[in-house]
Amino acid sequence: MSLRLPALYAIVDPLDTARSPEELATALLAGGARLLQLRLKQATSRDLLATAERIARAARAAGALFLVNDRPDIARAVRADGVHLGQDDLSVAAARRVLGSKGLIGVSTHDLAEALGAADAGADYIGVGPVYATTSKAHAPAARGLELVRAVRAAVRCPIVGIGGITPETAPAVRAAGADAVAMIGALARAADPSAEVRRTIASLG
Ligand code: TZP
Ligand code: MG
Repeated sequence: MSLRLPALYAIVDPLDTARSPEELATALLAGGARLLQLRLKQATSRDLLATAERIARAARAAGALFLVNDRPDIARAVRADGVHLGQDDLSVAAARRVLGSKGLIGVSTHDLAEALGAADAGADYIGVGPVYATTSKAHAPAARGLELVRAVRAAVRCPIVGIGGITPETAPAVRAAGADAVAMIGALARAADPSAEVRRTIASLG
């Protein structure tokens, strides 16, 4: 059976804000987020492991799914639900060997060919974007618009997650274009009250 994702995919990346990842994760969970990804591009493996361990525990207590960006080894070590891979990370097959058959594996894609490749490789869900312009990802490609979401929706069966510049205001349009879930970094990390922003987004998605 295909995976059913919560409508909001909250990514824990404090960017340049003063919040710690743990603080941000706690606030997102308190606001009702039930799908979290830890994305710490600059952390050492040792720090990432410790942070992931604490957030995995909090996510488990809240009944939320928890994935780790980039690192199947860390995901497995903290018993996370899965991993999110970019185009330059381990293959889906290799991540599956690390995580086992029950591990959730998501893959970032930026065009239809990458999305078809990820689906063929057996990804459990496919990230699609950037939908809108973003400053949260280094060397992010140009915005793809809702067109790519529609094209990927028409071409693959697995769940798809829109990402890139999404706000509570634009989230409904991304879902209407065919995304099962919307992923957000900056709109949550930079919010004065991330819990309230999660609540607002979930409410906007009905
Ligand atoms: N992949 C495509 S766009 C993006 C990633 C990781 C960044 C999304 O961050 P934001 O702040 O929600 O635009
Ligand atoms: Mg990556």
